Amino acid sequence: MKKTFVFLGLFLSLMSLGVRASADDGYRLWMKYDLISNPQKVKEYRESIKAWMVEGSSPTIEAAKHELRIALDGLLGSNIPEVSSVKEDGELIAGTYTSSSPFAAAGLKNMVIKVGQEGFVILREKVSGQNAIVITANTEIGVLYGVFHFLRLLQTEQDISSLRIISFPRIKLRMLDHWDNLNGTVERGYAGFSIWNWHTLPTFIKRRYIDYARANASIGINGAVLNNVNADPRIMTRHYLKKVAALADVFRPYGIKVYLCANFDAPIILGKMKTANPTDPRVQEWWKDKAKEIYSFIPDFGGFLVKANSEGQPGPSDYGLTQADGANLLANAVKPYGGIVMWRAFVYTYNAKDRAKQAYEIFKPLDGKFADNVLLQIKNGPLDFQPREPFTPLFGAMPKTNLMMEFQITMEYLGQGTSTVYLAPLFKETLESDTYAKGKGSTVAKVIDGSLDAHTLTGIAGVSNIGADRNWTGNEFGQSSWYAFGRLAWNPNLSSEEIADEWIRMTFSNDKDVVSSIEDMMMQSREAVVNYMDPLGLNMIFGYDNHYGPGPWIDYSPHPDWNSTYYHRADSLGIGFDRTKSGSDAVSQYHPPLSGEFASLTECPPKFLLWFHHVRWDYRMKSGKTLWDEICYHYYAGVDSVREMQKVWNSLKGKIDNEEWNDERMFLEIQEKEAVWWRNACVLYFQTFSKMPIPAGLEKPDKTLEYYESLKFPNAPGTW
Ligand code: GCW
Repeated sequence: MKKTFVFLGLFLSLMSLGVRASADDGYRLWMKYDLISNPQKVKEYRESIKAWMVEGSSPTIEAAKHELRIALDGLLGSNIPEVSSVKEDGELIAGTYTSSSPFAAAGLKNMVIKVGQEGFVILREKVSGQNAIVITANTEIGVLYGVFHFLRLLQTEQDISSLRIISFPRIKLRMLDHWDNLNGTVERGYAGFSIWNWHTLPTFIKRRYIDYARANASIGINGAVLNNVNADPRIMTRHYLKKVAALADVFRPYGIKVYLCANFDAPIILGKMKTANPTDPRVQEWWKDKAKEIYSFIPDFGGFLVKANSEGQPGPSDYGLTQADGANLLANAVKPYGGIVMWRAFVYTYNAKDRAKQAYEIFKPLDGKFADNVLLQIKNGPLDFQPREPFTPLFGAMPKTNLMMEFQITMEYLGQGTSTVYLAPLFKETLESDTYAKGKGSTVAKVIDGSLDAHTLTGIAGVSNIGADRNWTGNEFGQSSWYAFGRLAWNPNLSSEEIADEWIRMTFSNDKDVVSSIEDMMMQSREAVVNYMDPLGLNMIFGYDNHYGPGPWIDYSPHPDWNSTYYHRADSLGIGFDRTKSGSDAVSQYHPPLSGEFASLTECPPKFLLWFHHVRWDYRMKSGKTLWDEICYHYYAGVDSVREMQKVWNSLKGKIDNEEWNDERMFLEIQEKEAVWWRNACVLYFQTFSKMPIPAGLEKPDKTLEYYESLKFPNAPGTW
């Protein structure tokens, strides 16, 4: 009883302070469609959209109508009528473009021709003599994408008085890869269990599946791999295929195809055969039959994603065959149905002299050997989704192969969902890297959008950060990286700032100060993590197996390259992995002039210094500081950034939804502790080699190295 009064009192006093009492749990993502807070804008938009219509009635068109209905009513605060023909000035009309469209006009036709199968055009146009806003495309999915784009303009309060937008995706396959296991867990998932409920499918269709499809369509994602690359072959049995088909039915209107991870040993495990050897005609037959069966359930099944001969997974090397032999086996099976195979390049042995060189050594000789419906899916960096890596040199080294990008949106090595890290700057850094494969300007983006080597089958994948948590991504800021991934997959030329701006406006507020404060916080968030985890090109110094927290001391794994010491190579003289000619010579996998730049101690960008060089502790950096001091300052700067982010966030109290504000406040509190922990543990550990003092004026670690080494994390996701 007493408690109730206390709460009531608190509530009333918050109300009197003018604190917003609304409570948003983040479920609606960036599609909130709340009333636009600027009355002037509402007035302006209502005048431009007095009524609306979408021609046609297919499921995709119905999806477009549904979205317009709920969004316009919500954003403009009153029922905007749906009409069946244009009668007056100020209406919105959407539909596929045909010569008999009410808005058919020669000028428009020329624009629509340019946007291909998924793009759209939005413009102001005279329709039946009236001024209208027209959203049109060659296809229904293009219309839906156009509708989402238009709604984004309203959500972010843009000027719509003159519109002339021509938009189309630069990359063909824009995929989310789910590392979801059939038992409901998610490998490297930090937002709860899998969103796929295999128990209640195929009959029970959760609202969340539809909202998942809406969210993805709103940012142009057009493919979903439903299961973990460490694949349980049972996903390809009738039992599961019925369930997969039900999801495919939900996603289809939203332009999303379903793909599955295949286990290379499926013919043995499911087919009870003695071998999975790709050269065995019975194995080939088995895969053909399996493909036929899958397509009988899902006629537009996208194809397979495969992790082979990697971290214990079976693959063609088990039979002395190449990765291309394996990929082509599956590619042949899905070819008759228009399916594709995404074959992963994340392949390494445990005791190589330099693991960072392996994918290149294995795959480059296979250039031109892959079937034309295979894409080689390559992680952005040569190792493994570290906070910062140089780009994988395979980009720019296999002109005759369809190469696709694999980014990780889930934050395995970036704080595991407790931290706020906006990943667009990481994605952009890789996409903008120049491979120099065909001279200056041969960026990674041009490799994967196909323009550098004239490929039409192009792709980009993001390992999903989505789980069953109410707000989808655990930490709501995880939504921004999902959003940014989709936006960049559509157009790699967008800037991180532009994307952040959109997301903040749609998620939190259109208030200028709020937007710029949050943007400021997001834009420094990735560098903050790099600084307090692994600055100056350090990498792979994470806790063993769980990859949570610092573990630069890890040296006990039977796999040499699962040890942190393999990567940082700290000794009494210095620190870093020598990848120049005197070391592993990984620099030679890059084209000149980059190879030379990376190889030169003085020219190597400081952010990659210890990736490519073993450097003396007392080496003078360009800044004038010794390497040791520079390392320390980076670790401390990382912590400072997090504290800065906390300050910014605290200043937003009362200016955004209180529940969302409070959630982030708590996460930043965790992150601040983690940043200090990382900094102290790493500085103390590396100090045992450098024997140099932490520069004066920096706060001293309050715990010992032994303390940090003794920490255990029984609850870190993925360790149960
Ligand atoms: O980053 C590593 C992860 C593994 C993952 C693997 C991969 C799915 O630690 O959990 O396995 O990469 O990408 O295959």
